[in-house]
Amino acid sequence: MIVRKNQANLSAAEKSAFVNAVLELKRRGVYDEFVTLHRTRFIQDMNPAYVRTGHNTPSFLPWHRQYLIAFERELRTIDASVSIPYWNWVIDRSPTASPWTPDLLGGGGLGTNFQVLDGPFAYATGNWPITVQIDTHPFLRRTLGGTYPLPRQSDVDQAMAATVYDAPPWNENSPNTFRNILEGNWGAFLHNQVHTWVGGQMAQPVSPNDPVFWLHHAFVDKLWADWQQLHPASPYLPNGTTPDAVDLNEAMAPWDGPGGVTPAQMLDHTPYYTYL
Ligand SMILES: [Cu+2]
Repeated sequence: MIVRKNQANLSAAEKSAFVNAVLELKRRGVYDEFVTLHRTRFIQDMNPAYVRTGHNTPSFLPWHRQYLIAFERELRTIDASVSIPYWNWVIDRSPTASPWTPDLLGGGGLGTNFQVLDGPFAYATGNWPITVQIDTHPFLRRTLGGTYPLPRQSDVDQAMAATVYDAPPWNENSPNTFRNILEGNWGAFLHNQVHTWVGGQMAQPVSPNDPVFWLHHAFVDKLWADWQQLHPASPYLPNGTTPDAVDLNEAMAPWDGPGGVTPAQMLDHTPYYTYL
């Protein structure tokens, strides 16, 4: 059974096992395939010629759940003891404490380019060249902090209080729905704000270049699981024929070939992993 743990509680051995598995995927080229997949998805999500599947749309949560499951599977081919840790950014708010330590993700960027200079993902280690890019920086960048703070408990509470999963127009304008509040487009500033707070690649379509992406999205995923438990009578929506969004039983690109992955298959995370 896969158990995802709070990064603040990981032992030194658990931290290094996670880091080493991530670095090995990078060496094998698998990591950058995941970055490319996310970049392609993000760009298509912003293009009206495509049905959105990953961002600003109801399937934001099931899409990222499947994406993390696929990544976690790859990590475990390297080391079967590894799972994706989650970063509770409501509690762990300091830009100088875990996960921003040299034994896990390294710290914030320094200098005019905000280059990350310490930890396993610093450019000078030779292990973390940024090859799937939007800009031309070959190194990991972070501007931890920035103008707005990380989300607070009151922001999370606002999402948790929403009684409807999603609603028309099924995008960034959906009013007062759990998905749109948690994504960060309505009311509180949640998921999107964390990407902005980290900055650098995390604020770009190539955000998985920063391994904190997985820890951030694991916590977003956990909040979805928590919300489902609080609102057992509130189903995934839409469940009918909605042209501009992925319905409950429609497959989500790029997992829309034979045996494709639907939101319905992603509603219960417990066959795949649990949260500690
Ligand atoms: Cu994303």
